[in-house]
Amino acid sequence: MSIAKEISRRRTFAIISHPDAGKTTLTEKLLLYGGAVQLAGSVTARKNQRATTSDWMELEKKRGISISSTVLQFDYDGYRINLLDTPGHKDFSEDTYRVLTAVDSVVMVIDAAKGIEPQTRKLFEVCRHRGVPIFTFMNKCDRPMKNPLELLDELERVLGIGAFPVNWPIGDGFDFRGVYDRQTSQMHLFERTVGGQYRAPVSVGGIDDPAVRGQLDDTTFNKTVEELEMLEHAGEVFDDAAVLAGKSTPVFFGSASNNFGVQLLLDGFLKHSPPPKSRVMSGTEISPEHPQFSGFIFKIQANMDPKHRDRIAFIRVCSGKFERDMTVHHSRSEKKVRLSSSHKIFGNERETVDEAYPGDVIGLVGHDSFGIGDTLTTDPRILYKEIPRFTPEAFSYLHNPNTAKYKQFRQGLEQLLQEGVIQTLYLRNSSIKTPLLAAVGPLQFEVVQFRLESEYGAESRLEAAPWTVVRWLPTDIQEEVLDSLSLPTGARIAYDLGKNPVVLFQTEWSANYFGETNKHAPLSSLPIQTVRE
Ligand SMILES: Nc1nc2c(ncn2[C@@H]2O[C@H](COP(=O)(O)OP(=O)(O)OP(=O)(O)O)[C@@H](O)[C@H]2O)c(=O)[nH]1
Ligand SMILES: [Mg+2]
Repeated sequence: MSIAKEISRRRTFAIISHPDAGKTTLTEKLLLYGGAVQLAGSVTARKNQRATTSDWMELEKKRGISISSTVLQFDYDGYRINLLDTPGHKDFSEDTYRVLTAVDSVVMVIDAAKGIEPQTRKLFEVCRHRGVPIFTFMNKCDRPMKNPLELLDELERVLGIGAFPVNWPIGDGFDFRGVYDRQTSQMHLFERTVGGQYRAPVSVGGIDDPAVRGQLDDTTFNKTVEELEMLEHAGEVFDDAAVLAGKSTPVFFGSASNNFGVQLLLDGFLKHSPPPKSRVMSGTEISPEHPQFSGFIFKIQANMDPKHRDRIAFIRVCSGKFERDMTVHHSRSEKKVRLSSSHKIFGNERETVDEAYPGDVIGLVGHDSFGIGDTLTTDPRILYKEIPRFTPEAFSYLHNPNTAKYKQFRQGLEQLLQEGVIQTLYLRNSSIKTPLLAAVGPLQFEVVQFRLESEYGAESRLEAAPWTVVRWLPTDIQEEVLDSLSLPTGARIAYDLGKNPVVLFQTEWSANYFGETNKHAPLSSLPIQTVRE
């Protein structure tokens, strides 16, 4: 197959939303309908039940929430799909935002009973800013839901995006029976299966088909017909160009847990979503067909496989062809490295992969020098700067209560730090050697504790730290200047791992006050110069 053909069959997308809208459940059902799993697992699995493929971490299974993004690559209907399930909780949003740099489109899941929730709105803004096409899945129609017309109106009003219903719910709550496909004018009526483990049996027919009509009560039927007429009257048509420009979103209704509408979403999404496109690098466009291989690392994860205990760097291929054993230029070290251990990833399973094309996400093992944001390429002039950085807002000391396990504690913490979801700071002029952790949200600390224990056998104890704000000082500031700064009560100077000086404040107010009283030491919310220009 030619490289152009390989690119055109790639679909790389993320599933995003506010916590609990059903991303992981929908992911699992897309795998079921895509033929990648035979039996769908559940996020609320009990003993002897199958858990979902994407929530494979122990803590995820225990809590029933997603903590870390998951990559799932599979083939379906001639397409090579790279699907990324993301965590919804804002404490884990750094991971989600990084994933958004690596995809070509997203499926935004909305809980139809709740409408647009705050985290969905934030993620939507990031997608809009990046011009990423958005497909919408109105989930949980099997529960009492908002009026579907109101939901569409909310998309337009709250998000300011056009909404085109591709299909329409038939009934809702207990009476939710299926969806009407407006493209083909067919009703799809589903039956529920126990636990939604298997595909839902479906009967399909036109609106006047007696076999289908006979399955609906008059109220549901009449209401659906009336709503469909209203939609037709509005006269909108599916506008591919508007979707690709991120100005309009195709809307699909359904229920992930019951498998209603999943097939229609999968097929509709694949038909209308874009293959990989060019990436802009310092004003130059690098097209996927560019003859040189290039890609960037957007995620690192340690210990995915308890048998291996290694770390995987996830790279999104942007141009050219990847071949195992190829030698590439590594931007951070400016050295040549040979990529001999490359993997296709499916949840926590991996399989050696010999070649990959633009759009693919592959896992590279055995390179400790790889960091998030690094570019790998056969053309050293290519350098991607895709990865956004976040300012920590939560701070806590992490004690090691068991000195006999010092080595495990240090090593575990070091490896988890490499994943880039937490960082450590060291107080200036302090004898305290306890690491001070900083993260976007406090749940990250619990994840660190849990993983230290389960993956490295090291216990730990958290102690709250009094700060809520961190600001970076100019990286080249002199020691004498640091000595001369007038710090508000409770504020402290510290260093990040790159030895860049920061100031920790107890309140936003005191950070502002510092800014006014120390004009010679301007603050910034991110370290300047730590990302190489
Ligand atoms: N009634 C109903 N419940 C659903 C449906 N889809 C998902 N759920 C339930 O909603 C809850 C959350 O589902 P998840 O798939 O874990 O949600 P998520 O968006 O992945 O959550 P995070 O990853 O933690 O942000 C679970 O209890 C699911 O069983 C649905 O179609 N109908
Ligand atoms: Mg999830």
